[in-house]
Amino acid sequence: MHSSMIISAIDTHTEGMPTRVITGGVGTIAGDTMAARRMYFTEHLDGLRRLLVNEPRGHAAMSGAILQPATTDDGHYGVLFIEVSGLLPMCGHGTIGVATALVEAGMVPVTEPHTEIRLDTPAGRVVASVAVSGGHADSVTLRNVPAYCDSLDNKVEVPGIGVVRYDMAYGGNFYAIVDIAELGLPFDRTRKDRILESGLRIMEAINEFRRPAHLEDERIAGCKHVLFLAPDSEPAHTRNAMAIHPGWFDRSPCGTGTSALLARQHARGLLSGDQVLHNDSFIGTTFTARAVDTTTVGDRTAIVPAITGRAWLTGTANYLLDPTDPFPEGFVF
Ligand code: PYC
Repeated sequence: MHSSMIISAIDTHTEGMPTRVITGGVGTIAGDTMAARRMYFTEHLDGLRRLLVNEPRGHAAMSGAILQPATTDDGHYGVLFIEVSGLLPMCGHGTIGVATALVEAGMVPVTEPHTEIRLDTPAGRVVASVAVSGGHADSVTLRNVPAYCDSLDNKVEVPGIGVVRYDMAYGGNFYAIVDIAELGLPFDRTRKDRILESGLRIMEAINEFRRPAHLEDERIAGCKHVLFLAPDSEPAHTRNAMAIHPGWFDRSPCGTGTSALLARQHARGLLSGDQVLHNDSFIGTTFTARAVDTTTVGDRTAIVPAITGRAWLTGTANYLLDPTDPFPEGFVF
């Protein structure tokens, strides 16, 4: 066996969406905080992300999480979220995959019926409460970073589409929330190519016209996610198709997207207090969400979302790189 590296992983999926949890082989990335490590990784180590998510080891909708030593005294682990689009500040489905893997591999002290795992992420502290029975991680409730509504009823001129109305909300990433019916498109997977193309055009126009930026951390900026709401969505039960840069759909309901949507439902007065939101993905899987606290981000009222979902282990692997491999960073097809 000839390899210049061995990266060990536990592969999982969260309500349909993969998370490749990298458990060893990367070493400690430079930086005192996970936000600093995200910047360092992007600048100096991005080839490793590409190797892990691109073909032939990954695919066009691949996603993962690199475990790191915690950067806080009471954290269990630090996490960097990797995707085909780059490194996210935070990822909800990824956190649920990480927490499930940590429990089932015995990488944290496991207690039943609940195991609490404190994770340092580039967007801030998140806490996963894992429901455990007989050593099995049954579900994960993740207390996310504060989510807030940036703006309602924005309008943007989108080439090839016309004027699009959207709400902008933050839940660990920025989300443009669009009623799909207003574009004249059906909420239908057989029309996914058209929906995706519209999503990519909308995010490009938004980033040109009014690029969102986090009120307290300018390193978190830009819109790479468009959440299309199905026409039959109700205040407490939504269905969404999540179009993501550079061209794929979240298979899960999207944890940070569900957090942003919950903040938007609160800002619109569609939900209040700790009322539960059921948010279904484009493939029909569900996260539930509720606000467990209120706080502020900059001058905005924010909620602290708790998102519940399930993940399953799908494999373990050691990823290798043969020095003669012509695609040391994989490739995009
Ligand atoms: O679950 O937060 C999430 C997420 C972000 C991008 C894909 N999934």
